[in-house]
Amino acid sequence: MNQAKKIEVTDLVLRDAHQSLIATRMRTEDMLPICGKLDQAGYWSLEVWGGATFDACVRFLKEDPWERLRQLREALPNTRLQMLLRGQNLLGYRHYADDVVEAFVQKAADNGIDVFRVFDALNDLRNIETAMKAVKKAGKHAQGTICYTTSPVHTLELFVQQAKDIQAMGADSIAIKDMAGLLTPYATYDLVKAIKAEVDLPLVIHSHSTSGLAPLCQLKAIEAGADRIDTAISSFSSGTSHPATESQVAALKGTDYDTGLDLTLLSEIADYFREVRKKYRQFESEFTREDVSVQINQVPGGMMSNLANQLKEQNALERIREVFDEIPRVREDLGFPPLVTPTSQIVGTQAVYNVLAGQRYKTITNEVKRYLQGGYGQPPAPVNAKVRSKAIGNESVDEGRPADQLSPEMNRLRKDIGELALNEEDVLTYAMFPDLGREFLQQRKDGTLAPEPLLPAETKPQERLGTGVATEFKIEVHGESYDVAITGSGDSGAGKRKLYLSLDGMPEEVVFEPLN
Ligand code: 3PY
Ligand code: ZN
Repeated sequence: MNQAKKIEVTDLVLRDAHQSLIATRMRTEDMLPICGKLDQAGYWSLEVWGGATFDACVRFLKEDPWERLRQLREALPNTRLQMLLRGQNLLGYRHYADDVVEAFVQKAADNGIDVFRVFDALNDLRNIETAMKAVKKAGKHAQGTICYTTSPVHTLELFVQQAKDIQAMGADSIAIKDMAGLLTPYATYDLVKAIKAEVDLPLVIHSHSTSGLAPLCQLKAIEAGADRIDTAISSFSSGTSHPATESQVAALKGTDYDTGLDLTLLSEIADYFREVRKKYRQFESEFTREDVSVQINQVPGGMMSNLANQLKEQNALERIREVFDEIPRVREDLGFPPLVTPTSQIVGTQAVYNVLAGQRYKTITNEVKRYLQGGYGQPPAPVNAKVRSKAIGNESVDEGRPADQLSPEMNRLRKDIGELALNEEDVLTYAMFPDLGREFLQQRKDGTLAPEPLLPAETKPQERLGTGVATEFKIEVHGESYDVAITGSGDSGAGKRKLYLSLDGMPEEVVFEPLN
C-alpha cells in the first residue's frame, strides 16, 4: 500500500526550462516582473541558477550572474531558491581544486541559494563529495543526484547503491535526474520503489519530456513513493523541457497527492511567460520538440539543438540522423557515461567527427583523450581498449579522484585577476571562464558591457549567424593540436565582430575587426 501525501513542486522556468528551449537566453529583466506571483505560488522551490545560466549571463547577456542571484533573492523572499551544480566542475568546463569548490558554494549560499542539486556526469560520487560537504558547512540543503541512463551496467542495484552512498554523504534529499527523457513510466516506478525501500530520504523526479513520457513517469514515481516533482510552467514546458506545472497540478488535484497549488495563479504566470517567450524566438529550435527517438539515441535536451547548430554550420544538417546513430556507439566505447554536461559534449563532438570524417576516430578530440586518461573520473564500465590505445597510446590512466591532482587555486586566481575583481564573486567568475570572465570584468570596468542583440522576430534563420559560411579545421599551436569549429558570429560593437567557436568541443569566442 502506497503512503499518500502532498506532492511538492519545484518550478524550473527560471533555469532548466529556458536552458532547454531557448538556449538559456532569458534575461533577468524578464524574470523580475513575475517574481511576486512566483513567490506566492507555494512552490517547494524555484530553480533559478546554475547549469548553463552562469555561462550564458557572462557570454551572451553580459549580466553579472551573481547580481542576478541577488536580485532574484530579493524578489523571492518566501521561496527556496535552488541551483544545479556540476560537482567538481562547478559551472565551468573543468575540474576545480577543492578550495575553489568550497569558495563557490559558500558564495552561492551567501548570495541566496538554499538548495544545491549536485551531480557528476559519470555518477562518480568522489566528484560531488567536496561540494556536498561545502553545502552542509554553509548550512544549506544538499541534494545528491543520480544521473539516470540505460546500459548493461546501469542496473537497479547500481542505482540503489548510489542512493545509499549519497545518503552516507549526509545528503538531505536525492534527485533522479532524467536529463534525456529516457525513463519510461514502469521503469520509473521500479526505480523509485527500489530506492525508497532502502533509503529514507525525500526523493525528487527531474524529468525532461523529450520522449513525451515524463508526465507519465512522474505519476508512476508518485505512486511509488516519490516526494517531489520538477515541472515547468506550461508556456515553457514540454519537449526537451519538462512536464507542464499546471497539468501535473491538475492531474493530482483532489487526490491524496494534491500539491495545493492554485491553478488560477499558475495560469497567470503561464500567460506572462507566453509573451516573454516570443521575444526569444530566434533561439527556438525544431529539435526541442517531443521525439521518441531519444529512447534509442539517448541525446538529452540541449544537446540536440547544439548538434543541429554544429551540423548546420557545416552544411551537413542532413547527417544528423547518422550522428544520432553514432552517439550510442561512441558512448559504449567510452564505458557508457550518462549523457549530460560535459559528457554530452565530449561524446557528441566525437560522434560528429566520426561521421563527417567518414572514418571513426580518425580525429580524436583532446577531451576524449583526457576522458580516457581518467581526467573526468571513473567511467561506469570499462572503456574500449582499442580506442583508448589509439587515443593515448601507452600513457598511464589515472584512477584517482581527478581533483586530487590539483593544488589550491584561489590565491593564484585572486592574484591573476587583480583589481578587476571587486570581490570574491568576481574572482569566481574569472575562475569559471578565464578569458571570457576577464573580458566581462574589463568591459564592466570600462562601462562597455552590451548584451548580444535580440533580432526582430521576423529575421530568417539563415540571417542569424551572419555570413552563413561554415568552417571546421584543425590548428597546431606550440605542438598542441586543436579541433576548431565556427559555431556562430555576432556583432561586438565599435565595428568589431565576434566569432563563437568550438575548441575541442568547448565553447570559446574571439573578437576581430573586419577589413572592410
Ligand atoms: C546542466 O549541467 O546545465 C544541465 O542542465 C544538466 O542536465
Ligand atoms: Zn534538467
